[in-house]
Amino acid sequence: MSDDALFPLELVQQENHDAGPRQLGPGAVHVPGWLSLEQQRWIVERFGEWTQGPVPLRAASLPGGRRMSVRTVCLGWHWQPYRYSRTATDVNGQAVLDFPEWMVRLGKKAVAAAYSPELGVDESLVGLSDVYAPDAALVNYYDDGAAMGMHQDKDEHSNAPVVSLSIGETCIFRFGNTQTRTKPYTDLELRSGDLFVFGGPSRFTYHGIPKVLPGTAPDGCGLDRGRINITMRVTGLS
Ligand code: MD3
Ligand code: FE
Repeated sequence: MSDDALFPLELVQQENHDAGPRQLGPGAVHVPGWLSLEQQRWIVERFGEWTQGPVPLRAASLPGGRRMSVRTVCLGWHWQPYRYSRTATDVNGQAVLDFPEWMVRLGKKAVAAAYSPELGVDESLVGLSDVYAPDAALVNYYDDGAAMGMHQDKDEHSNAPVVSLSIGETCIFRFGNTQTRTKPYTDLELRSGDLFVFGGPSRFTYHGIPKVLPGTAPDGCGLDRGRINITMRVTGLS
């Protein structure tokens, strides 16, 4: 299927990236430039380690037989369409790497940064960082031409927020609605170092990545080409 079919050209809203942190929908907060270049480089080094195995970076196979263009390595729990497991039964049967302690702390800090009362976030979400304890991360790698169709993240048995961190090339992120895969939606750029937290009423919003903009990775982020996105999740599994 072509990207045109996946993403009809209806741009509803464009965001000013330099305006600072902003709530796009209830519980959906974008914090541009949250990670320093030094933090980005350090995470890219860890990414290099994660891809060494035991489970390699892989493009997941979808039920129709198509393969995703994005390649993923998981921490804590392995994800495949559409469930989590401790071992990568669709790759090589190996157990995935542990979810690192530093990433639990980073996830809490991310939720605290995004869910601040100054941004107009509902009070039910403020303070959530104290109890937020992600146990799975999907680490996506986008190379030239990779994209992700509109979908909901609903394989978790929890409605806790998802924390997203972007490193490398800028992408167009399409933030939709909870009812349909189609418009209305908001298109905005996610750039290297950006944080996005999706919780509360926005947790089950349809979203996707229509495209990555080649050659836009900033100097010093640790990646020359391509884009890494880390999403931390609470699986609700044990
Ligand atoms: C909105 N990843 O891994 S991150 C995914 O950039 C995924 O690789 C994209 O969608 C990426 O499932 C988008 C932004 C994102 C992540 C999770 C969400 C947006 C979300 C969950 C609910 C609503
Ligand atoms: Fe998603």
